[in-house]
Amino acid sequence: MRKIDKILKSLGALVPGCFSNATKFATTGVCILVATMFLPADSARAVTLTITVDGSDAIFLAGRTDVVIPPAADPWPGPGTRLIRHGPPTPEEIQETLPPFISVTGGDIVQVADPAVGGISFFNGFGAPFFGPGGNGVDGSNLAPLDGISGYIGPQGPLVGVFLDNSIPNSGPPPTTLDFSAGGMGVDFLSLAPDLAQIFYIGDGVTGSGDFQSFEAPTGATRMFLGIPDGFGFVGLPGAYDDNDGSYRIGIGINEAPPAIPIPAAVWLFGSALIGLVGFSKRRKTA
Ligand SMILES: [Ca+2]
Ligand SMILES: [Ca+2]
Repeated sequence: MRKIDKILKSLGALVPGCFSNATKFATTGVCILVATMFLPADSARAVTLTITVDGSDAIFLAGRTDVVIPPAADPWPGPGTRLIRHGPPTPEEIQETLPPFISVTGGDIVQVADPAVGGISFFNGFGAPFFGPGGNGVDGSNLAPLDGISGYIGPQGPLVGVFLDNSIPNSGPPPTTLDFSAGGMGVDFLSLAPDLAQIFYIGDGVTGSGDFQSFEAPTGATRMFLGIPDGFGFVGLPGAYDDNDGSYRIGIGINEAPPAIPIPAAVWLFGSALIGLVGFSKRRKTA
């Protein structure tokens, strides 16, 4: 059931005769006033954040505050929780890092807000070529899950995300791996609703025709992590982060489109806010 329907239905119990359903709600000022008073406090939360993603931000380590990352000169002990590293030292000798996250609530709509600035070098040696959030544009990455985090299938080395609740994803089974390859769903989707712990492609956040893509936080989500999926040849066990120098900054918007619903002072403004919310709900359903 749509959120607005739930709100209006619950209000119907409070104010009999005011609301029967979302499309037939009464328009008297008192009903709208009461409706607005009962709107969820978080319905207007909207924010844009600037995030820096380093080449070392291993998406497979999302939320893994339980893991001790070994010094760059040592291999990860195994088997079990480990990222694969190059045998000989890399010129960079970069140590993997826990990916950054933003706080979210289930139902939040996340979109890329600004183009990225900077780039990441996936391969041995410092400097160019640097790749932005679209990765190196070549399909064929297929990386295995790590503990409770899913695998990744799709283009090589893009910006990816994963939603988590407050728990540490240190045990399996992981959720199903989403397939963003050309033979799967591809990368031109308009909206996506991943499950918890399911890695999803973000890329530059825009479809081929220029539409901003939407990512909906699943029920229970409290955090959305941003990082890089890497491995030798971008396939197999996750790893090969120890030559990933560089970083990029990218703007991430939460519930930024459509604009936030204001908190009005007069009854007639309450009415506008409610009608705006109904419109927003319809757009989301058809997105
Ligand atoms: Ca690499
Ligand atoms: Ca490099």
